[in-house]
Amino acid sequence: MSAAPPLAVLGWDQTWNHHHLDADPERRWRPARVTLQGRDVWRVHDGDVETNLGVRGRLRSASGALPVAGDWVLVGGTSVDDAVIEHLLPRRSALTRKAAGQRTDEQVVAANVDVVLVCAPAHSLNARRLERELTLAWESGATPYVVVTKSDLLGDDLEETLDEVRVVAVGAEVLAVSSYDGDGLDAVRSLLPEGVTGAVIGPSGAGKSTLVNALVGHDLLATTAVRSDHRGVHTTSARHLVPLPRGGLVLDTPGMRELALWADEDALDAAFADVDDITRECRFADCGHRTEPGCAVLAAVQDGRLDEARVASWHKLQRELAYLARKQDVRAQQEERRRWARLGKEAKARTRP
Ligand SMILES: Nc1nc2c(ncn2[C@@H]2O[C@H](COP(=O)(O)OP(=O)(O)OP(=O)(O)O)[C@@H](O)[C@H]2O)c(=O)[nH]1
Ligand SMILES: [Mg+2]
Ligand SMILES: [Zn+2]
Repeated sequence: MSAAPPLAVLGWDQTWNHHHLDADPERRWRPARVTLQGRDVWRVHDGDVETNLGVRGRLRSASGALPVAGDWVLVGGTSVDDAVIEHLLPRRSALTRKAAGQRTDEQVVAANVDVVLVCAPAHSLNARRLERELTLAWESGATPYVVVTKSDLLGDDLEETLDEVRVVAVGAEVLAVSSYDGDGLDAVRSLLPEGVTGAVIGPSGAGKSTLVNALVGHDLLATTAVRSDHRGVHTTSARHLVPLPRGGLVLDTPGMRELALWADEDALDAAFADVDDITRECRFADCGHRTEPGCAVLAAVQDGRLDEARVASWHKLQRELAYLARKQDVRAQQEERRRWARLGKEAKARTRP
């Protein structure tokens, strides 16, 4: 059985077909894609209709592997009443961050995203935030793009501003779009042909939902009313996957206030490819790039090739990731100790006369 065409519109392809066969050789369950995730309910699209479903209990006990928007799941049951999510197919990519607060857990924001559109509003560009978001985007396994939104506010300064953003974006292509007058919209659209899933991320008020609406062609999602100071308030509260009329899908996300990294060194190196390249010229292989003699990074800051604030931000994100890795390590050790303690107790209980 091959996937019906409506599923292809949702991004289904041969790889998913194989995963389906692996998990469910008899094909008792049917595939569907999670479009919206509520507290205890998942809205899924099976290519035909969208329904709200719960998950089978055993999915809850499997550690941390509940479906999120963008996931492919297998749905069991024969009627509307007993339909339930039975299985979560393996993720191809995942946009993740550290869970809010003190916890050192990974939180998956969106699954199976091919393209991440990092939205940066023209009226309040923030290089440091952009670096953080790009690191997350590189980590996801998807291809990141920077989309400077509200380009209508820039007028003659547009090109100059884009050049500034390109310095921060390094390996990611930079586009400009105005959802108000439609400038640049086709370029964004061309990143999302049939079968491709994009996610928009960026600060609250960046115009993400307005962009999704412009791509859809009508006001599907709520956006904030225009305020004279151009500042947005949080409007979107859920992640929502939306099929586009001319193919492709786009996932709207709420502006994240707390954007703690969940990434590894490679993602950081990709987001800071310019700095990373220069570190290769440092005299010492273990150079800390702070005070060491022969440090190419310090030299590049001196002669203006690298922005000092960008290097400081690179150090900061590195520290953040190192801290996260240490905390995870401690937690792993604690869990290991608990496991041994438990095994010891069990062994004692068994040998007791
Ligand atoms: N000038 C201008 N304003 C825009 C444009 N796109 C969006 N806006 C305005 O920016 C504000 C915020 O837009 P939203 O789309 O709600 O922003 P958001 O990124 O979805 O915000 P959250 O859902 O809170 O994360 C609204 O007042 C929009 O009208 C644009 O292309 N040009
Ligand atoms: Mg929004
Ligand atoms: Zn160095």
